[in-house]
Amino acid sequence: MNNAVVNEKLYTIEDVSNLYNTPLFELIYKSMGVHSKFNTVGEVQKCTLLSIKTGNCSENCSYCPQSAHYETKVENTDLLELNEVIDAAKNAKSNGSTRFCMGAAWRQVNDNNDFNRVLDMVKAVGSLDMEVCCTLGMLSENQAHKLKEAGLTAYNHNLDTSESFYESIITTRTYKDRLDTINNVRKAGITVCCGGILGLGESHTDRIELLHTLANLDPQPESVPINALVPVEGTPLANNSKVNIFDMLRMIATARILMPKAKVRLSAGRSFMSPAEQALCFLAGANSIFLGDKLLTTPNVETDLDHELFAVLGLTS
Ligand code: SAM
Ligand code: DTB
Ligand code: SF4
Repeated sequence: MNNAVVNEKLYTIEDVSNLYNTPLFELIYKSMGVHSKFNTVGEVQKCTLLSIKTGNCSENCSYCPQSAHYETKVENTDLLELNEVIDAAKNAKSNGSTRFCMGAAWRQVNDNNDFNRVLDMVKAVGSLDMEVCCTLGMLSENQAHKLKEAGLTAYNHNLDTSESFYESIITTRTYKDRLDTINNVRKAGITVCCGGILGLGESHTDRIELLHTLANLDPQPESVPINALVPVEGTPLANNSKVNIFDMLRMIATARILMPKAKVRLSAGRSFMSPAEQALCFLAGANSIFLGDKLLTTPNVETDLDHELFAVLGLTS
């Protein structure tokens, strides 16, 4: 891949493929070894998401309920007020979250008053002594610098799948656009949160290629969300089948081995998993979840159930 941010030398596609295709118990055993060497066993970070601007997005991501290209039940909103964001962040903190992630259904950031208001939100959340993350679409280097100055810790911008499958999912932007934004985030000194989604109709090869690209980012992403598709009525992928738990475990374990120090986040789709399945994901190397009844627009696991799961497994955060 011809992009300065990708270092092809670290792992070959064969390395990643061999690892990914290891028998599952052997793979998990290996990932547990890596996990315990580089992270604290049983420590799982809690993060909270807030959609600060919902729906009516000009992009056509086939999985997304917020795209203006599809008719879904999502209610479009303007950018939230600062005080609503501060209240949500305080609430997240009191529930045990140490990271607050604000998402906007934008194709890209524009240099306008809304962006200035987002900068104020970043400052305000940062002053609550939480990690602050944003996901706002494409960013220029200059905009990334402004976010950094406002105190942004991390920027989420997923590659979602392999480069070759990408155009079957999204046609309003390219893989290279994504890599360019990731590069801009890096240049501004903001940590990178970049992962993918399973269940889009991708092959195992697509997953291997995604992992290969992620693991060869130089430096590697500090945060790697692994989402399972939440099928939403009205989107082209509404009827896709549920992601198999063993596929999820394989993806998490391979990500953990390839990116030993990253926070591997068990992200969307957790509400379709039993507590035992989630426990297996933590064993395989996931060390973060989204806490709160809602992700951006879709339901998440109830907070009380998550507190119970942490207690029963003896997890810390
Ligand atoms: N507009 C910004 C962007 O696309 O980068 C930020 C918001 S977007 C909702 C963030 C990520 O959420 C996407 O990259 C995708 O991986 C994930 N996502 C969106 N809809 C999803 C769904 N229905 N199921 C699982 N993950 C989803
Ligand atoms: C990520 O990879 N997953 C989160 C976060 N980054 C922004 C978003 C999941 C969204 C799921 C669909 C929804 O609730 O709208
Ligand atoms: Fe959804 Fe983000 Fe795609 Fe917009 S750019 S449709 S918000 S995933």
